[in-house]
Amino acid sequence: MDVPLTTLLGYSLIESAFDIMKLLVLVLLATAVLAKHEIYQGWKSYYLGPSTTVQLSTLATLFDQYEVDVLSHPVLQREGVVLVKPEFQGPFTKALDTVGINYRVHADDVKKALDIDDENIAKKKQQSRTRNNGAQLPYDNYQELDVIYEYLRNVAAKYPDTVTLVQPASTFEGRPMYYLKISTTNFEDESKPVIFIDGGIHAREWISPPSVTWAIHKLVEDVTEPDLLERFDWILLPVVNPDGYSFTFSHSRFWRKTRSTDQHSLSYLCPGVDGNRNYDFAWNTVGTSNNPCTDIFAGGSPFSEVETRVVRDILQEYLHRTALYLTMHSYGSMILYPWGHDGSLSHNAFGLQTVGVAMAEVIDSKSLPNFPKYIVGNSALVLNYAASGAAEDYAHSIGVPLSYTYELPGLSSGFEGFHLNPIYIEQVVQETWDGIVVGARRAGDLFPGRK
Ligand code: 0X9
Ligand code: ZN
Repeated sequence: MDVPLTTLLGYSLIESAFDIMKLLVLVLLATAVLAKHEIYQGWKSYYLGPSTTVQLSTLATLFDQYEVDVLSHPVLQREGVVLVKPEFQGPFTKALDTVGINYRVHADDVKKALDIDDENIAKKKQQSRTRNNGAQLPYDNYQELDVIYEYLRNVAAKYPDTVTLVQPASTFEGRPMYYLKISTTNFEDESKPVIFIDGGIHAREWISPPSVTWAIHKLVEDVTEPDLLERFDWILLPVVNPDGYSFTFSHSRFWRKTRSTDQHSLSYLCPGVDGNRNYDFAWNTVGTSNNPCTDIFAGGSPFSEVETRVVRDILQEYLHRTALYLTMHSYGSMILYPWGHDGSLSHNAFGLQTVGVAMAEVIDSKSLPNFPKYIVGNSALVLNYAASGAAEDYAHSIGVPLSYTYELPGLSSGFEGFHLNPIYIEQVVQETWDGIVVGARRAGDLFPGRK
């Protein structure tokens, strides 16, 4: 090959300078990653497999006693995953042994496991940026808030005839909240039932927002069920809690609550309210706490949080024609319905169970063999704990006939790290969409709106 020496020299110099820069970036990245998660030094996580209802009830007491952080609630025949502080690992496992509850270590060193998760995410981030060229929202990795928001703005700009971007409020820390209204008739045809889906109220449940953005994708970008767009008006709010969601990327992977500091005299030390205890339904009566330092702090009053007020206002505005409300959580492979504060059943329990089972059946039929089968039922009965002030109960209490909490799959045997392995994101969002399709059609048949 006849290449001038100067060019060759020039290229190799540029290349090596580039390599040094890449190395520097990697070192900086690694240092930043290592500096994170310090608070989880010495923590361990455990799989728990209670085998009787008595053991399940005992667990609830042990969780309180040993300040256990429950990432995924154990139920009968379904292991859960919990985080335990160093000082309580001895007494907690001893108590488990005493009552005969099966357990095994999930992560022996939570901080190390989180560092590995971060490294994997950073590696994937590089790959997916180049592959997708910023055009579409990638589903091979968990996305930070700015990427999700850019996607929402892009979709609205690209499909102005059907998609409207709404910014109803700003969060406690001043971030915008966004939702999309998707309609072929600009929400003006009052005879159409409305379907409302939200996600990300619990910041650390990372599989939730993509399940909502995928629904957007299927409604406008890759339409395989055109009837759903013709028949319904859709409201999609992928991240109810943007402050908390951002915090799980920047500071603390296991952050669950909002980030407000105005709810209690201790809120500056312990910010945040559990959004799913903040709705005005039997507020702060069961499965909640007045202590802002817990993860189930109900807030100073119902709807103290701007984030839950936004969801309330959407529910109220379209109440007269909302047929189906879904709020996406993780983990557990469950479809849960009211009433979650006492385990009693609503007037529409039969409809809730039937449509819930129909959604679960189609999801299970599309699922992978290593994924658990969906459990459908009343929130409090399935989870074996009652909790008041939850979104799905509030929506149903004001009149939404079909209202569900989805606990999406993840974090059980065969899954890695502290979220569903990113290789399964696409699988989960696709199968969840199949569930949504069935739920929407059933809701439309049962509650067709005004004709
Ligand atoms: O406890 C919750 O808020 C939900 N589980 S999670 O692990 N995602 O935190 C379940 C809510 C169930 N619904 C009611 N209690 N109504
Ligand atoms: Zn949740």
